[in-house]
Amino acid sequence: MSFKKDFVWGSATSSYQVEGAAYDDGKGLSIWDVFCMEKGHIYENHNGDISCDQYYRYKEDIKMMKEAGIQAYRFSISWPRIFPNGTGVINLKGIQYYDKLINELISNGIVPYITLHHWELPYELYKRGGWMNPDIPEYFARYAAVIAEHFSDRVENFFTINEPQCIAGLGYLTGVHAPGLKVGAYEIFNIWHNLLKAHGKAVQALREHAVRPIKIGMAPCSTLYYPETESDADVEAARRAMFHLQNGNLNDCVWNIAMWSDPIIFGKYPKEAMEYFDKYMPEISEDDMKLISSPIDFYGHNIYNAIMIRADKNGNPVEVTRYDGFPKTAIQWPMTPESMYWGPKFIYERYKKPFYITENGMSSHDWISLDGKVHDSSRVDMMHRYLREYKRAADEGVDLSGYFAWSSIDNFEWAYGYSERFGLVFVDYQTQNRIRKDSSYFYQKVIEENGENL
Ligand code: GCO
Repeated sequence: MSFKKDFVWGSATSSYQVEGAAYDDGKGLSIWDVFCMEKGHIYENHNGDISCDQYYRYKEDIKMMKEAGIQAYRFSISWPRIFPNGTGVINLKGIQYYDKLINELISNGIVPYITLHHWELPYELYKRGGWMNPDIPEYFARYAAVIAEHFSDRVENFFTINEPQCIAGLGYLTGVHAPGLKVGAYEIFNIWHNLLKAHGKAVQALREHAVRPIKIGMAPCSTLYYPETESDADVEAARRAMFHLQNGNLNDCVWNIAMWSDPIIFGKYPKEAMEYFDKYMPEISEDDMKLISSPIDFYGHNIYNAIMIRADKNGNPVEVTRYDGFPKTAIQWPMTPESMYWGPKFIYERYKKPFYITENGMSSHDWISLDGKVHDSSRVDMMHRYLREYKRAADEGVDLSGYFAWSSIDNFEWAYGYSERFGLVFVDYQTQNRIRKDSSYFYQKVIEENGENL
């Protein structure tokens, strides 16, 4: 079987992480601008004010993508660049920027994929309650409508929200991401439900305002699991760990995929959500669930790693402890290529939608070698191992639509600032010089051969 002929090989970024131009051309503040201003939140107090300056260097970046054979670019739009106050008056200069970006991509043969929201909530909306404000789904829908009106003539594929899990779990529960709050279960479920409603409203607004049929999905993440062996018991235990809450721990619950995707695909929260968290849940109407489960076209998921599971003698999932010295990336995430087979397989079995990996990659401590090149051999090996597993899923008939490497270019890695490099392209932040890394050449070969060389 292998990868389909029309399989899409892309790479991804997000606006705050690459654009810079944080105060230019009428853009409003986002919660990330403000979060970075306050000392102590980000590694060495870095911020995204300039970042890799893609707002001014998009032509060069697109040229490098083209050279590398990249077929699609998943980027996000900065909500406060379009609506400086979150809602109300549109900033035309913001629209113009994305017009230029999209046109440049298309004229270089690269297909644009838009993410509406990759965490940069307009600060003006945050002041009015942010994701806790009951009107936020409506504001998000207005923003989505404007995006559809302006760009759907040239853009066919849209993601609503990137990793709502991180918004709730890191932005509001542990506070390591903007807006840096630590709220309780009652607020978390309120935010949660609003995020899902905002997604549903955006799906409807996008379709209603698009000038032609478009395709829509989401780009969540979650804790993924894979079985220690291929015995039925281990496989079933891993599947259970993935889609069922094992306890009433709020943090585990936030990262559970069924808690977010069941409402979107099936129109209901998993029953354990009610068993464990009923008293914290907001009022949920049937109309809400209808809205949340507005039909989508594909299922995206960001995959970096997973937890190994074995079944105990009663078939219950038990996490297998990693051995000492288990391989890790620079950011200390485990190397688990198996996640690229079992993740898509389990998700496809349950949700039955065409599947995209919307992000996958790793950080490594790259630098420029004496020969002037960037030899990121660990990333090359990682991509090879992960993509082989992804291919195994394709071979077995999982309906795979594409793969987006994270990331097109080194960028601002949230709380880690510029200390972690995920890019296929190296950025010297002092000069803004770019260099294609070895992994970019490796990926080019994979693309040329549609994965046959893996
Ligand atoms: C995420 C975000 C990206 C990150 C990437 C590496 O998955 O957290 O979508 O913005 O930069 O995943 O951490």
